[in-house]
Amino acid sequence: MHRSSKFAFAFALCSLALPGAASAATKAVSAGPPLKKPPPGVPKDADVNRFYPQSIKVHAGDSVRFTIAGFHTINFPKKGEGSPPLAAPDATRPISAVNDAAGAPFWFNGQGTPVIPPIVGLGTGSGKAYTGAAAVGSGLPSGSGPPKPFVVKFPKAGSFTYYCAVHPGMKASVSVVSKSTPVPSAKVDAARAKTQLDKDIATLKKLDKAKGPADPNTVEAGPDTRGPGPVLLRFTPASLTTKVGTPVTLEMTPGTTEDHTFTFAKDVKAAGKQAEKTFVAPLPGTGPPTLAFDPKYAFPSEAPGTPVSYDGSNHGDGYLNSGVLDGDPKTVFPQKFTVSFSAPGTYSYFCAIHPFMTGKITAAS
Ligand SMILES: [Cu+2]
Repeated sequence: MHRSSKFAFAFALCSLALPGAASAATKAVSAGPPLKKPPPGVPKDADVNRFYPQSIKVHAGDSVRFTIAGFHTINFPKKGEGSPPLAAPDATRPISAVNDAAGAPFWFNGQGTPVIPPIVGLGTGSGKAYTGAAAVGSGLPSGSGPPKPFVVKFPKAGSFTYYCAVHPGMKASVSVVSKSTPVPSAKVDAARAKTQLDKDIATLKKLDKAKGPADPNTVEAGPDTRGPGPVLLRFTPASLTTKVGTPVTLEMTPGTTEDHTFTFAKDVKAAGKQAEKTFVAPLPGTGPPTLAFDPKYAFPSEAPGTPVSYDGSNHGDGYLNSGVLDGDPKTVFPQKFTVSFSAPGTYSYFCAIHPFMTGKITAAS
């Protein structure tokens, strides 16, 4: 999966233009900002985890065409269910023989492989009808180039919430009404999307100037909006100085829709390239492919509950990983990772999900 190109500002990918005449019974929604490039004053590492417009009203029998502008999914769950999990441990597929560079097995051998459910990973294909009786999903963007639009038909009236399974909290709704009930025009929908976008752009500009955490020994992934919407794919501060032995907290912005890791390596560029190749990959021997997270990046490198100390040579090659963190206390992923440094030096880390995100910490004696 070539993810990093889609994780960063994905503006190049989409437009809200409707195919065909204005009377066409297909409305447009964009997953991610409907822009061709970042507007002036918006940094390149910005993105918005939001659907444009957030809510849309259509007639029974109409369709919605989702343009996927970023690394997002469209998931309509079975009625009564919420967002499918991005990944769940599969106990029938225990992790085995994942060793560190020194040849020692990582603690997570024996745990279930973090498998991406088929409704999230592969989806159901475009053009399906949705009534709530069964789930439909776009699948994860894969391959190179912009993802294909995802079309859903709505034959029956109802009110439906849908989700991006990648970004916790990224959700929106489709209201399907009878043919005799008026619905807003595509133009009105587009204007609503534009209002949302203008607001999000203003927020991104503000976030770009925000200072990091008040605590001098804390690094934040972000800053992000504390909820669905604008995010900055960076670490703040990108460079932190501390003392040997002082615990440093590496944390998510509370409530963020993002997932990140803090992954230490000697050569963060090379390690980032490796992570990009394997973070999400099909399990060998599965067809249709079962996608899973690489346990080396998904799990913390140290067993939960163990105090974490780093000297640049951990695991034989300087590897140390927080595992996947998010901002949602309801998921299995933690929100922070604490590490102290046992030897003076400058240490680099990256995000295994967004390998272009890097930072460093200098520990002085
Ligand atoms: Cu998303």
